[in-house]
Amino acid sequence: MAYDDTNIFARILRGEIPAKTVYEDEHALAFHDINPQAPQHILVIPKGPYQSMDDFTAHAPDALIAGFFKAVGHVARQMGATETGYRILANHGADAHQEVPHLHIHIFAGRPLGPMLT
Ligand code: DGP
Repeated sequence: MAYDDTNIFARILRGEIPAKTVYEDEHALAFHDINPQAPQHILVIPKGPYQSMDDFTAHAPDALIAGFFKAVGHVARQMGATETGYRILANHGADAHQEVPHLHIHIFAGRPLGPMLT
């Protein structure tokens, strides 16, 4: 399936709709989730037309993959949660309820998160 450049995160990347940005570099943009599931709930997205973790890791240049995951680590540190703990999560496809077809890593922090959901 081709990348749909009308998805909401593509529109945020193009600056067409606002987001509460917390970090940006050449590889990634990070912003508050509109429907937070924890006291801190940040989304990190790559700058490029990648639908999911599968698409990204199969097709993105190595420099972008490295830069993106470095940005995820940077944002987690910026959230101040490295001592208390945080969770990162990426949903891929229908079984995982991926709603937005642009790769996004969720970072949850700010409270005990309980056991992993399945
Ligand atoms: P997922 O199920 O992994 O595809 O999660 C999509 C997340 O995106 C969900 O937690 C809500 C968030 N979201 C959806 N629309 C918007 C939006 O317009 N702005 C922001 N900041 N977040 C959004």
